Amino acid sequence: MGSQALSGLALVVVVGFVLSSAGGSLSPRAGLSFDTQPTGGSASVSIDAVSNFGYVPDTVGNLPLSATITVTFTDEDVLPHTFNISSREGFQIPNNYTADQLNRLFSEYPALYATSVGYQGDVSVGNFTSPSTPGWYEFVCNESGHFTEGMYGFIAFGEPVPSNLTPPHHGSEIPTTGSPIVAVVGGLLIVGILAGVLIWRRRRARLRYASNATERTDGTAPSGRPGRPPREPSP
Ligand SMILES: [Cu+2]
Repeated sequence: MGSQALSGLALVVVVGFVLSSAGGSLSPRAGLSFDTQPTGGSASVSIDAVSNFGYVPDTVGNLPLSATITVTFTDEDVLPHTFNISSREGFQIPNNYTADQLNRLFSEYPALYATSVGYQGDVSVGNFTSPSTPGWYEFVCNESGHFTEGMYGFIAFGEPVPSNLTPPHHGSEIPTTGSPIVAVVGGLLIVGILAGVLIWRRRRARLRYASNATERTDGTAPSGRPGRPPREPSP
């Protein structure tokens, strides 16, 4: 009886420990930041290749160190794309790098992770072990010409992506209220409505003025301002 109770207690402790450690290594959504720098465990990242040679998201920071990082790479574009993370820490690849220079870089610094997708809707899932020390790395598409079109981004482990690293943001998404297109269209609409109201009010004032003028020539009492009803004679 006593040993059964003990083993039952041990089971509860073990289950509790497993649950709490699983909670500590919950997969963060790409782009979310950690308050601490977790080590070990696992995390997952979802990245889409989108039209106009972009990644969404194009920066992913604060991933855990020495952890299993699961990557889900999805082709939301009609072209094939790759996702290759350079292992050269803290190095921003010059935008004018040719395909040859990119190949040389990746043979000197083998990719931390490399995968590809071939057609719209194609999904590649894989994983790699993150570095053991904090740092940031650039990822690129090595399909011919895609890098120079701006298809690159940054991934950081144990730290956020430095704020000066800003890949070109591609307008492949449906415009949101924050987009400049929506702002311009909205602005034009408001100007149009205001102009319409102004023209209508002017026209109405002119019509009233004209009708008042006719009243006066008819010999009726002159009114004060145009549009006002004639005043009652004071007693
Ligand atoms: Cu590409």
